[in-house]
Amino acid sequence: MTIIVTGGAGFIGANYIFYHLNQHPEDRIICIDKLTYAGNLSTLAPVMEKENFRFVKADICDRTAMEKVFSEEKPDAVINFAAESHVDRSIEDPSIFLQTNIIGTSVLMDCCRKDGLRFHQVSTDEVYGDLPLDRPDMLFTEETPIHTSSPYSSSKASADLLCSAYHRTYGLPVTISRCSNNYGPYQFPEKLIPLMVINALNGKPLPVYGEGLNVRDWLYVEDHCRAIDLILRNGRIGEVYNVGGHNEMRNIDIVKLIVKELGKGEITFVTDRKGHDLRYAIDPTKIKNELGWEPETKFADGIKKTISWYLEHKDWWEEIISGEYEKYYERMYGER
Ligand code: NAD
Ligand code: TDX
Repeated sequence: MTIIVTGGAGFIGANYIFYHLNQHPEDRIICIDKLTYAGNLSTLAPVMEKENFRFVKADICDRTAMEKVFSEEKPDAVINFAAESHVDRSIEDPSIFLQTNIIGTSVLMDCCRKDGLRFHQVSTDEVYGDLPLDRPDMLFTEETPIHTSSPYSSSKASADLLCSAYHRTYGLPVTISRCSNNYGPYQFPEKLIPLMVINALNGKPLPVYGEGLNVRDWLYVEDHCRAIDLILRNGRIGEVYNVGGHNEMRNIDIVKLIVKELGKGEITFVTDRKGHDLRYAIDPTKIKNELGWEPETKFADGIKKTISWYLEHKDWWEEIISGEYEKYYERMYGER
């Protein structure tokens, strides 16, 4: 199979490329990535020289560029990871989120339409909005109505709706996965876990929003990659699959765990995120029953592996935090 993977220079996309080429060395992957602030070519160094891998620097919104790659490569399938992915940045300025996450997805599906190519959309549990903190019995199922809170989640939900429309109207063979919070190697330092690890290592305060009581359902990135690969191969066309770890944790508990593991780090409570979703929790029964998927990495092991990775890959994140991220960090946390 020849597969176009968009956003492969980012966190989950890169982990997916490593996973896929390891599991299916007979396949060919073409990674399309615009290399925004979140994309890092050095992340892909381990696969760059492989014969069955090609990197194309391009914007998924650029129709001409997309049509060119599709006609050159004649792919069998597309997995769309490319997105603006950080909620806080979407609160600062939604416009690029609408452009990349909505328009970009429709351009890719237009390229798939002519030949009826298989299209998988990597979506998020955030499209369901949030759940109350005091109702542990409530979980997101695939039937939960879409009810978004942030410009980011609204843009992802809009893309999901377009995917369903392309399936119904044009018969495009589409699937959608909605995953909970991922963690693991190569995650950009603006996200909770790498931010806290790197700040602790650099002697900077660990900025917890509000009282740190918001709950997220954490999944090790490789488990997410395995779920996507299964859906691509065996998922039912036109279906949505929730992917989650049954691993709900309060932010404050995650941060305390990181402090404990590293033996350093000073927690500081800062102004809450606007519209901050209270709790995410996924019911993964459908993907378990239909595709036999279950998370394999326990959080206690995954977080240790992740922290070790950041300790061993200082070069990777030091380069990143000295670039555009420095200005972003100052805007977000500078005066706190
Ligand atoms: P990321 O921000 O780390 O990476 C995004 C990648 O997309 C970067 O390499 C960036 O350069 C690229 N990109 C951005 N705009 C582009 C454009 N217009 N054209 C081409 N490339 C572009 O994101 P991530 O955390 O790896 O998330 C990947 C996908 O998974 C996203 O669609 C996100 O919504 C979804 N998701 C993420 C999580 C999570 O916890 N991180 C959970 C569920 C779903
Ligand atoms: O400095 C911080 N302090 C803090 O308390 C940051 C950056 C975050 N937080 C809190 C906000 C959230 O409750 O930690 C939690 C996790 O925050 P993020 O890492 O920004 O993730 P989240 O907003 O939950 O969204 C993530 O999961 C779903 C990804 O960024 C999305 O791309 C994905 O769709």
